Amino acid sequence: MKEKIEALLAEIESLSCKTQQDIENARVRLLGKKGSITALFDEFRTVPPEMKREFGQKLNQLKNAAAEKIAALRESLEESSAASGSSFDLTMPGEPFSLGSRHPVSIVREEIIGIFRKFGYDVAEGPEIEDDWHVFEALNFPPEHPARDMQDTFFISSGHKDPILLRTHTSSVQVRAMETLPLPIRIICPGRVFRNEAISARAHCIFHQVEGLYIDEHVTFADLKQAILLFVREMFGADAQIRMRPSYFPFTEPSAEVDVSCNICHGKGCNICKGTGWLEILGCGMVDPNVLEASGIDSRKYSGFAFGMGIERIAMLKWQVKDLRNYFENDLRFLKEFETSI
Ligand code: 2NM
Repeated sequence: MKEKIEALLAEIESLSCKTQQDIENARVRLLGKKGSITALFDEFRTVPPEMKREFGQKLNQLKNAAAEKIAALRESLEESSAASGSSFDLTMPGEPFSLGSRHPVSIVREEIIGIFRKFGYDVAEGPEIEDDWHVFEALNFPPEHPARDMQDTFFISSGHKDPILLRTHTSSVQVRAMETLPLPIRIICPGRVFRNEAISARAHCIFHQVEGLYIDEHVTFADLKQAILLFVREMFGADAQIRMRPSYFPFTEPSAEVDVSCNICHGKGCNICKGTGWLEILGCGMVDPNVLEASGIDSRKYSGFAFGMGIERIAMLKWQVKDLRNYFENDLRFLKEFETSI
């Protein structure tokens, strides 16, 4: 038995392995159920009692030496393969992971921007904190117009002749564009707007708009109608219909509200379109000559059209979201509905 122990100690000492499999084979050969060290432990039972102490110690040393050697071999192999990068199996399928999700307002905003970009519109942005001139005065709002009231608008400072306030529409960006950009102008203005509203399923004090503006010589209402129709067909499908109803805005004359045929019931009437077959999606009109002149544009030479829509409203129609508050509460159960993963 003594010779066997010494032979095995020498074997362990000189053991060298190239692969994890070699190491595992050596472990089984020495320490496995039928391994040579395990066999010696069986043989130990036949050792005379007066020699048990000596051989017991030797056997335990042998077993520990084998276990330590195998652990050391494993460690050095892992280190060398990590250094050469070969421990990664590049053919293993990856762990699926979530990319998070884009907010539905962002999805719709990018879709609208993408459509108008194809039509040759540039994107313009401007400040959310504005002055009275760019939000009301230059847009032909009369001094006593109700929108200028604290009831409807968030004022940051008032009392002097040019109050500072949170913009109630992105038309203010278009005034800045008309004041500064060379003609012709063809822009869309996406952004956050603020109105002093009681929060409910259908109204919120913050929402998002996209407004469009096109100014050139000889722009007509027919151009407006065609631009809106092309947009609606890109957004809602090639078979979408539009209808225009006369309306009023201080900054356009004439003005219209645009409805799109209900894509749920295709005009038959359902609870989404309240039985009418039509859904209101935007407001538009020919830019009032007073507005052009206020920004220094010659209204005898130039004309233009403008339109505006609420992004949340379009997103509600697209995904049948019933309550506007979903867009602002960041409830993950809602946001995950729009998740993409790879
Ligand atoms: C709308 C409806 C109709 C509009 C007008 C202008 C500007 F600056 F040119 F006067 N920008 N946007 C407009 C016109 C907006 O939103 C419902």
